[in-house]
Amino acid sequence: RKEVFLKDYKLPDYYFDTIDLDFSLGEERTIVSSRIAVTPRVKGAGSSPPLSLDGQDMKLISVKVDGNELKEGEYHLGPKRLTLSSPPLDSFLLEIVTEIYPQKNTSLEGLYKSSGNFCTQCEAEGFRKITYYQDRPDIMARYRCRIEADKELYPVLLSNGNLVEQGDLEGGRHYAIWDDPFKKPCYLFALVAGKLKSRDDSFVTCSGRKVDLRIWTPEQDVPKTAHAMYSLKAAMKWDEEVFGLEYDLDLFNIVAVPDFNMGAMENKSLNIFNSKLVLASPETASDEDYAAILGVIGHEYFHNWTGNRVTCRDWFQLSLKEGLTVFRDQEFSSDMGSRTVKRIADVSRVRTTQFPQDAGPMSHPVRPHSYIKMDNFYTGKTWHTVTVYRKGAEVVRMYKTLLGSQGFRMGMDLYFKRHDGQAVTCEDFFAAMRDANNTDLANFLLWYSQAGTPFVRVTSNYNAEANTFSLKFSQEVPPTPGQPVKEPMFIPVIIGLLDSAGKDMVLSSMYHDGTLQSVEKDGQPVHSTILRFTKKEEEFVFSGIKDRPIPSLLRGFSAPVRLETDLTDDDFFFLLAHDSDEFNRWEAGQVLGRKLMLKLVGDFQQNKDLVLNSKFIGGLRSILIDQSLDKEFIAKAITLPGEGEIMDLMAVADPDAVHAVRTFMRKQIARELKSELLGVVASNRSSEEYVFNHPNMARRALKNKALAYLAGLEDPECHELAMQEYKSATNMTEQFAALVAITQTASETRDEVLSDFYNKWQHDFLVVNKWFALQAVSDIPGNVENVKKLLNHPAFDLRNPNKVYSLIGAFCSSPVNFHAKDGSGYEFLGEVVVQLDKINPQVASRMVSAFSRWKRYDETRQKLAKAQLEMIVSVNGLSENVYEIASKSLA
Ligand code: BAL
Ligand code: ZN
Repeated sequence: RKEVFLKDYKLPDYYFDTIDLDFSLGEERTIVSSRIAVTPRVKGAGSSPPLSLDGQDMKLISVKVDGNELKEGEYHLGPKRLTLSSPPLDSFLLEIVTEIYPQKNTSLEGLYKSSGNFCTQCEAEGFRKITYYQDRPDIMARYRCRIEADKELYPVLLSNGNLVEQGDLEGGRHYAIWDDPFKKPCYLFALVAGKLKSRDDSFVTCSGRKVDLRIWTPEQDVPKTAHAMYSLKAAMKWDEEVFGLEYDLDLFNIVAVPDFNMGAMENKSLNIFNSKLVLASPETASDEDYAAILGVIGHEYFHNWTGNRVTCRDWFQLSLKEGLTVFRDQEFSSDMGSRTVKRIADVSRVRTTQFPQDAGPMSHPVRPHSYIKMDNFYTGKTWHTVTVYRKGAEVVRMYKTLLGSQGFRMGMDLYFKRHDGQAVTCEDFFAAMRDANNTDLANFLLWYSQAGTPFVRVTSNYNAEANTFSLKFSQEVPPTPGQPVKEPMFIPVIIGLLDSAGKDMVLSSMYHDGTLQSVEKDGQPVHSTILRFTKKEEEFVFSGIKDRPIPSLLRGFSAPVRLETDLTDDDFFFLLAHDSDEFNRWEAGQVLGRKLMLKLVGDFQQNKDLVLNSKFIGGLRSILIDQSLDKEFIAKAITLPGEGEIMDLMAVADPDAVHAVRTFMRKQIARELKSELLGVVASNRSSEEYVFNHPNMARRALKNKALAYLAGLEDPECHELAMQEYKSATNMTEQFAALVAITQTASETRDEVLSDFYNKWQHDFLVVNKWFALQAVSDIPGNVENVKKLLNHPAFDLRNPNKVYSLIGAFCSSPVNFHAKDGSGYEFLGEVVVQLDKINPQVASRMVSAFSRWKRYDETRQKLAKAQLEMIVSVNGLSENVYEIASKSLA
């Protein structure tokens, strides 16, 4: 298995200027003919270097150079490569004909069939399953694509760009020709052929151009595309307003397919989406689904500039487009809803998925140094790799924090001015930000090359005589695989100082590096400032501070670091009650929750009685009843840190203890706050029609959170309440929340309600997936047996990624059952991974990642998990995808 290294990057020897593709789609086989205009990078040299083309799982029919068919010997054909040993010294025409078998393609990369329709997925390296090509992003060509197929079976024929010709052919066939005027790498190529109908709409761009918008699905699903269309139009408008970026063609197509490895794909003007991220109706999709659709439709649309117009030089630069585009979709969703709540959700995700990855064997920098299989660096479910996307987005956010909104926009403008139409690197983005602002960003680039989450420690000291308040910072980046020693990072720390009334103090100057500096902005004192923390240890001393302040540190999570301070519990209670930075208000509650949970875990392990601090409950009560707060913020603020987050902070993760403690705390909180929680449920019911907007979502989120607490009490009154909510719900958000509440503990009605839900929704595969996930994640002891049964349920299919993520992925995120001490959870996953790898290596490797942190557990569990990993790596014919994750986990 070959490892690829960033340091080995070389310019291609040949460029491809244009490619004409011809697909003759058939039921048994598809014939792909390509005509490529090739130009050597160095023209007229004495001899020409070989031209190596990637290609696999296909039959080569013919190769021609300038019209002359090559004979065996004039080229070399291997299992993954076609090599022309001595191509012409000057530009030439390369023609290749291949035969491929989309019907048999269960890997869902390249050209494959989903529910009877043809579709493609080429990123990262799927184009090589379509035809022989230089499958690398720095080969940018202009594409023309002719598609021919049976007209009745495949009435709709789509590809990138503009439709230039279509017509009927003999034998009931028809064709369409698409031309894309923008040069692109092959990973952005797309083709769809099928029986589809569209929702049509249009958008008039800022320069007055009308763009046709079409969202394609099977006919019966068209009514469920209204929210996706709303999201697309909102995204197009937002990108114009915030970044001045206008759409560049007259047509934008989205196609929803049920079988898709990723969430969606940004192919030029023909986005292909996992149905889950397009289809929604109030009855079948939850608020979470609606929000995800908004974010992902935005994300893929925003790629048109950040990814397509300016793309990556090589796959190591993936974060150049993904980190940036995640940042852009986060900002879009923030502007469309609540900024604080969105930030809380995004930070939680970084903490619960990226931090653990950064601390484990799969730790890698935002720009990895090497890979075996690039697919392993894409975002996925739960514990899958999130560094390139999520930490990458935090890195982009730090540029904005350091440069300000205007400075960041100037950097973006310069980036497009310099690089439109190019395939570039993370340094190019950095240079645009730096040069546009004429500033020194010091060692900021280390965020791309150094792996690991920095630990930042802060101690504070108030000097009443001098009226100064000092903050001493130190940082340490832990060793990670291949990087034993680290340099200090450039960490922007946004801070404010609260006075005894809880108000932000006015900040005007501070001592740093022995000199007095102004922290004023535009000549005005400020209430919050950014400390540029760049060394191993550094002190910042604020002057003119008349009383001991409570510092609010790392506001808005201004850098992706783990923070430890000398603040007391009382300080955190104060911040929870008063901080003007809402994110840090939430964070103060989380810090208290984490400390308390860790203490109780210790008590549990020593068989001591568990007692919940009444001050903590008091803090939650005052948040819960505070009418001035946003309801979704309240829902987040009364949510305890997750079990994974707590295990992550322990020397040896103990899933049973953490689960017992969290369950105890939830019950205790529900008992003590029962009347307030009942009040919340009662006052947040609504008989109005479902609307997707922040106030309505916030109301539902708070009501559902209160119901979940109450149902955990296992008392008849609360159980009855949950049943009533389940029966009376008119939308999926409330119905599903009630179902989750009812089924969280074993009860007589649990099975009845589960089958009632299935019977009601069995015709809707997306709702059935929720039903799978709900059961898979259950902490009812011995649940692995139930999950095994569900594998044989008629609605389950190992070939469909969404079903795998819903059942197997959800099971692996259940700490008690996946980590069952008898090894039954590990054994189950081991067997499934081996089976799944033969069908779809990308999905199998996402599942095997659940093992990657096995060394965090006790010896018994370590032995059991290790045995499964060893079994997996010893399997004959194991994919590179699974091998990379399993072998790195074992290392
Ligand atoms: N480029 C792969 C899917 C996405 O991140 O948009
Ligand atoms: Zn993306």
